Amino acid sequence: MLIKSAADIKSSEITSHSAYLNRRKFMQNSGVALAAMGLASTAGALETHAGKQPKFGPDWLKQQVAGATETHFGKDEKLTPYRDVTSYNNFYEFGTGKDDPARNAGSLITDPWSVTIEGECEKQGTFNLEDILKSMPLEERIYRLRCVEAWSMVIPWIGFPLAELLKRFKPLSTAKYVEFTTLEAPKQMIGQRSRFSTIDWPYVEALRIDEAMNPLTLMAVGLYGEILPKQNGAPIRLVVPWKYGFKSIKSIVRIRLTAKKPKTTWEQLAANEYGFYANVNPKVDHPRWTQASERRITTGGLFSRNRIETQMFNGYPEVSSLYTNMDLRKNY
Ligand SMILES: Nc1nc2c(c(=O)[nH]1)N[C@H]1C(S)=C(S)[C@@H](COP(=O)(O)O)O[C@H]1N2
Ligand SMILES: [Mo]
Repeated sequence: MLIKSAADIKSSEITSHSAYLNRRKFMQNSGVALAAMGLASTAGALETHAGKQPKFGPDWLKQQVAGATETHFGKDEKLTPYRDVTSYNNFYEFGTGKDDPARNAGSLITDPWSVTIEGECEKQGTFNLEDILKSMPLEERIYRLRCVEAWSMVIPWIGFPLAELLKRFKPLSTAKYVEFTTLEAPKQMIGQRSRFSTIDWPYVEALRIDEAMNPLTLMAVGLYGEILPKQNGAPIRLVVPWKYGFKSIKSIVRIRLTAKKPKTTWEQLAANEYGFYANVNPKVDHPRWTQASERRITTGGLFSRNRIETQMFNGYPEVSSLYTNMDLRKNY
């Protein structure tokens, strides 16, 4: 067993995120020793990211994110480097190029932030982010993110199960779907000002209520131990790891429980290409390309063309019971 101690790490390697990676490796390799010492393994964020949080964003959120608990999710995965996670993005509100969000999202105002929760639930209203996160335990979960464009990443998110939030609002039996809406603010979002945009803003996504309540479905407020960078959907976004990335809607301002199936942005744009379910499925190709394999963006940066086989439900078979008796070819 090779244990790389902090002393072995060359100072040139110690940028915040390589330190995070090295610390993870260290934690993994020395897991037995830590267990023997009776130490709880915490997210590791605190040690490696103290003071490395973005300049924007409230202190209470940074502190809460840094204190997230580590979980078993994705422990054996090789993480996509922070630089790639935060510079190769899809966030059309800030442009359609992969590097546009990182360049343009600085104008997004994320604090104060409020989220409206309404529709088929007993409790409703508009709440400050701080009130939503109050007494909400945060966890770190390493999930695969598979974009419908056939590239993928492995990202250490910080967040909480969406189910924990929805339960507090007491969904009625009439609530069959959950609809999410991104901020609409053309003054802050250059992509919403574009006359060439074919998207009817704001961006809307939705899940069936049982998908929303599934324990894998996460509301993320951070990644790599930090609060979410703006290009990744600050201050709060959805992460549904067994579905194509476009379901994981960013910068959410409204959550509505509905009786009827909501019309989602991508379905409206091209229903034959982007279905409501959008479950990752290597057997159902996109009309214009194969979904059988994907380019995994791992260490080595964007130019390491790492082709791997795509897994059913992106490798989360525990969700298959949500779709028994459903033809996933028709319900793509
Ligand atoms: N509001 C909004 N949410 C969005 C998008 C978007 O354009 N606007 N793009 C989606 C797509 S296609 C993907 S693959 C993921 C990318 O998330 P990431 O940039 O954090 O990797 O965000 C999703 N959420
Ligand atoms: Mo995507």
